[in-house]
This record gives sequence, C-alpha cells and structure tokens, in this order.
Amino acid sequence: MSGSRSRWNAMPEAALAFGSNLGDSRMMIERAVTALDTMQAITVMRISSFYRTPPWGVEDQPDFVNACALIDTCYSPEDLLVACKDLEKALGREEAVRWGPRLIDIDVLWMGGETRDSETLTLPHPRMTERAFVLVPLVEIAPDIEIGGMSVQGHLEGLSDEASQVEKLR
Ligand code: PH2
Ligand code: MG
Ligand code: MG
Repeated sequence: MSGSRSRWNAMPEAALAFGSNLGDSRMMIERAVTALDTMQAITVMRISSFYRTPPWGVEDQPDFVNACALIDTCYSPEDLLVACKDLEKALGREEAVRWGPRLIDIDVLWMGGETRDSETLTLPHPRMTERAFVLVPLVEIAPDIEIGGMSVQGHLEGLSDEASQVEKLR
C-alpha cells in the first residue's frame, strides 16, 4: 500500500500521566488504568513503574505517586481529555486547588504530532518537560517521544537534580 495512504484502522498513540497523593494512591492509579483499558476507544499498550515523587508547585502536601501510560486510541484529543476528566470524577475526585492534593489526576501529555492551544487543552502538555515526576516514568516506556525537537530522554537529562528525588516503588 502506498505510504501516503492513511490506514483505515489506525489507532493513534497517546501518552498519559497519572498522579495521586490522597487515599491509596497506587490503587487509584491502578483503577484509572484498568478503567481506561475497559473503554472501547482506548487500549493501554504500556504502563510505567510507579514512582514516589516530592510535591511540585505547592510543597506543603504529601508526596505523590506518579506513573505514565502509552495508549492507542481512536478518540480525538478533545474526546480523550473529556474521557479522562469524567474518569477522574467517577473515581471520586473533587475539584482541587491548583497544584494541590488530589485523589487522582489524569493528564494528556502527548498525542502523536497533534498540537492544541485552547482554553481546556494544550498539546503537548506545556509543563511536561520541566517535571521529573512526568519525565522519569515516561522515559521508562517511551524515551523517543519528541517534544519541541528533543526526545523526552534528552529533556530528562537536563533535570538530573529533580530526577534524583524520584524514587521507584516496588
Ligand atoms: N501534580 C500536580 C502538582 N504537583 N507534584 C508531583 N510530584 N506529582 C504530581 O503529579 C503533581 C505535583 C498537579 O497536577
Ligand atoms: Mg497534573
Ligand atoms: Mg490534571
């Protein structure tokens, strides 16, 4: 088939980040991943290890557990965002203070080459390259994803101090 022809059954890849620092954080992330995989429009392809990470932004709060997943999805970026927000609510999240404590956070980091800059959705995620709690798990499962012309592995190399405080959980 000609390389220029689009595949009728393509399920584009996307990368998601999970975070929690209230309740049983590991269980919350596991439940989120399972619920996403159950959705017809989403297949979870890879899930990173779970990491304990110091709180970023607002420091006076418990440590977070963070992880990332690679999914295949036929959702548009906008529909994927809605699915993630709806799932956060279904899992019991209440409106959180910006950068404050939360039961579950599901962020859309990257979706193939898609870019967005709307009120509700910016792609790639605007702060992902500054956060070791995102980059460490993401590099584990998808080191070659490029953001702004540099691989996530490359971005992480510039954050070695922060990365050294990210602890893999067993
Ligand atoms: N999420 C935030 C604010 N700060 N810090 C860590 N370590 N991990 C997070 O997931 C996180 C955070 C708001 O989404
Ligand atoms: Mg977040
Ligand atoms: Mg969020």
